[in-house]
Amino acid sequence: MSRPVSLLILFVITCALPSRAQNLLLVKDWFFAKGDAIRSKSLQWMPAQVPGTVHTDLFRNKKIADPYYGNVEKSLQWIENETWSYRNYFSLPSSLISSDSLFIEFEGLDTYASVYLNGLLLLRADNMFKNWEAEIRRKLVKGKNELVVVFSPSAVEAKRLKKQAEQLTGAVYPESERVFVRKAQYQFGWDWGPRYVSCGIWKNVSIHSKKSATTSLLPRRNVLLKTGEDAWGSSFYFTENGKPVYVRGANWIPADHFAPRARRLKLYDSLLLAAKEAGINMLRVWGGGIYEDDAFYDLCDKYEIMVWQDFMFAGALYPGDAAFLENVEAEVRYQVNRLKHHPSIVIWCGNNEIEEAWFNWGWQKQYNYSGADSMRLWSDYKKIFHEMIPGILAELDPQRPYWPSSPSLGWGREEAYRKGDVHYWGVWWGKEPIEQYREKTGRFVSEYGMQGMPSLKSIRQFADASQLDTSSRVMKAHQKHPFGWENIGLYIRERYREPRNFSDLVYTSQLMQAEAIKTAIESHRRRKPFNMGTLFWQWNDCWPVTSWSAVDYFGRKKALFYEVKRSFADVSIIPHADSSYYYISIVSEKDSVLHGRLFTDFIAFNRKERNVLRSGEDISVGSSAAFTARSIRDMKREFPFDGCMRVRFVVNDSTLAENFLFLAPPKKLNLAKPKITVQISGTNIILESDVFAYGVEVDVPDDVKLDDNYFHLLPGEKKTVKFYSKRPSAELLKLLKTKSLADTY
Ligand code: BMA
Repeated sequence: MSRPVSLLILFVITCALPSRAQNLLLVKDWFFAKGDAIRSKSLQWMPAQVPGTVHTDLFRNKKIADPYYGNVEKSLQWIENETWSYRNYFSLPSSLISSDSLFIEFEGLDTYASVYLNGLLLLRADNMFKNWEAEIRRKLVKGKNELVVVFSPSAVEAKRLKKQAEQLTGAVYPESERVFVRKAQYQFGWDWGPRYVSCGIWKNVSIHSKKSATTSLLPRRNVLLKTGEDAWGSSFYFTENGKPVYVRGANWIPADHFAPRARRLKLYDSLLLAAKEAGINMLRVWGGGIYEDDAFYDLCDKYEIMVWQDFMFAGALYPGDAAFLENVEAEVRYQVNRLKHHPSIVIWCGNNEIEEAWFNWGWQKQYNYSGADSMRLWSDYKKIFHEMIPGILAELDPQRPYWPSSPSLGWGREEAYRKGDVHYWGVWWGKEPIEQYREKTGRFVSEYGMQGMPSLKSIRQFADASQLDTSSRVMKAHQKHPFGWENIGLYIRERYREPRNFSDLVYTSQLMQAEAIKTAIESHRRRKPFNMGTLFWQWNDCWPVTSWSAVDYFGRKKALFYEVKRSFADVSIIPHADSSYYYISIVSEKDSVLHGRLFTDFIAFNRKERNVLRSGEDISVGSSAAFTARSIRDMKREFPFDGCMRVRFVVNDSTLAENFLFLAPPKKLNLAKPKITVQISGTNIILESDVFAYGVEVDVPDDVKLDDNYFHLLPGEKKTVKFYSKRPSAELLKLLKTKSLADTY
């Protein structure tokens, strides 16, 4: 970003802050108790955190076990059925005493809450996703004021509403009661998260002398969405300042199941820094989570990461009665006004997977909908996503693009790969082989994913030694996909040899996950401009779990993280093969055409030298992928050994991109056991191996940060990994361990 633009942004951000004359932040000295404080005077009060949640408050007061440890989820379900009260005593500062009007603002209440000031009802809240404000001047007393917030159980109310709606309409609503309450949907359990339906004052509370208002006049990024008929079908791509942008990114879920804790633990800082490091230029805030914390958008603005913002609706049908619509309208207005000044946001999207579900998930048959039911449910859908939301956006944020539902078409349909965005889940959900990523590319792939286990260190943080087995109670509790373990086993068996033990399984599952997503990303990138974007599922976790994430809940990076970092580089060289030919594509996101040389080496697995296949040939790379094709038979004639090919794109003597081609899955490679030696010099770890070493993991203590990991080592070539650590080199050298795929045989 050039200097004048950053200064301008700084200036405008300052102008866009809510204009409040005086402000009293009420986030200290809160207490909470089980029960309704208005009805009962004998509650047992305990210290609480605001912003916070009842689960984290109970845990801090040692009333419950750590909700993330072991297998406690079931035993904590009682919490969602209770009423909880929060209480605070405050006095007005002299600066506010003389104000004619005073407002209290809750930036977020989760969810059904009644707020009382000095025993008088101030407001009743029923939506987690909007602020709640009330005038309080006349209700204040001299000296100490008592503020009480009573939360009634959301799940109980939602179940009542579901029953009522189903009786009234005679049709069953797919999914749990979650759709009837405007509350983060993942709290009711997801295929990567537990069911903890929480409550609490989850954002700041303050008293101020003016009603809150945001004046937003920020420069936006000039990003447009281009959709429309083209030679292949219908396009879906973004342009910035008129130039097409190839999107490299991931899907984002809440960074902590107990959302306000994400900020306390500084998870936004670490996760978004990691995203920047990996070369991510877009994150999709997925619709089953939350409209994110300000910290998230501020960091995306800073790192120039584009944000695809879903509205918070996911994979279900939502009610269409007047009260619900009114509630949603207030939420959408609030969030659009709250977020629209962030230049990072480049697209609003109505929901996650509702259109895909409606047309492909078989609800009509499963719930036996009559023609009239279907018409009504679909018309309720259209009221929110085709009328209300775009209507509000046209008024409040007319320039940003709106896309009603992601994806536009289900992955089972052929035209999904020619039109709009697609979530390709044939690999994983459909159990199709990883190679299918090469066929099912699509114009913009906004979801696809493969699970990998979190590192052993992370597993040890939620499971004791007796549980280190995929069939143990704890490992099962921390795998939320119905056939998650089965699929991990399936994909490992398809491509890798059986791991010897649990720790090898962890390692192999990560290599497999990384290999899968690399295959997908490369297949997408080399088909540019047919394909113009790739968002894998998923960047992060909300608790410690086996999932599709690249970075686990504790911030440890899986092999996938490093593979993504390599695959998302601005310049990428991508070899792939069919049965007769191999192809080498080079893609570049650089502005100018690159003139360089392509080098190809052959590396036999059991030898100490490599053989030069081609000594370098000139190649120029512009904005579309450049590629060459060659015969595999010729290559095999020249090199009749077990081995792989390394390709490099070299410009002015520096290697801009490097990659490997294997003609068989890893389990068929006759890898020799390598001897890896390690040296440390300054801030570099230098590794060397006597023979080709596949997928070398460098294991270091948590405080040591590495810029690369899970890479291949070539005989006779030194590999330098930059590291950051305060430890003396000799100590680090002692603690550092390496492992490669052949070590697991
Ligand atoms: C996607 C998402 C999530 C889910 C993921 C993995 O389609 O939208 O609903 O967690 O699949 O199954």
